[in-house]
Amino acid sequence: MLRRILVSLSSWLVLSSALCGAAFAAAPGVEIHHARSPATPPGSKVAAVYLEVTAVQPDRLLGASTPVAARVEIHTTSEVDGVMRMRPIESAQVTPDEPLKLEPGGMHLMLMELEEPLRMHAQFPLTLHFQHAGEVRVEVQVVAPGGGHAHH
Ligand SMILES: [Cu+2]
Repeated sequence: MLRRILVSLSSWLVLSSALCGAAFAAAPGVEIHHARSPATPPGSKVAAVYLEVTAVQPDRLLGASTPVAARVEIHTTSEVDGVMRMRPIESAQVTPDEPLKLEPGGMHLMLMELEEPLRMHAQFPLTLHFQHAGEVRVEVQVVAPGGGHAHH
């Protein structure tokens, strides 16, 4: 009886942390907010993911992985001669004073070689790799396309 209560309690905790998009149990010190990805048109092989990371101690985002794409890159966006260009970077710093904001027109995660288009209102798991916090799993919500970000 007690065992059954413990099991249902722990599955409830897992469910509730997935629902609010933050991974408290898995990653002391790091919280992920607003993980989202614009829906992609048919045939698209790339997609951007935006989110915010807050940390109670300095950490470094080293990369990410997801079952919906062959690999994930960290990109920065910069304007060169009036054209927005994206460039892969190795890692991204997050400090208690300065949350890491991955947002349209700036730094973002790029899903490469998508398995299939991302449909609006769907969601998919994404595992973020941090230098200190380790692996943090979040659910990414697929939202309306757009957001001022030109893709490759
Ligand atoms: Cu990109």
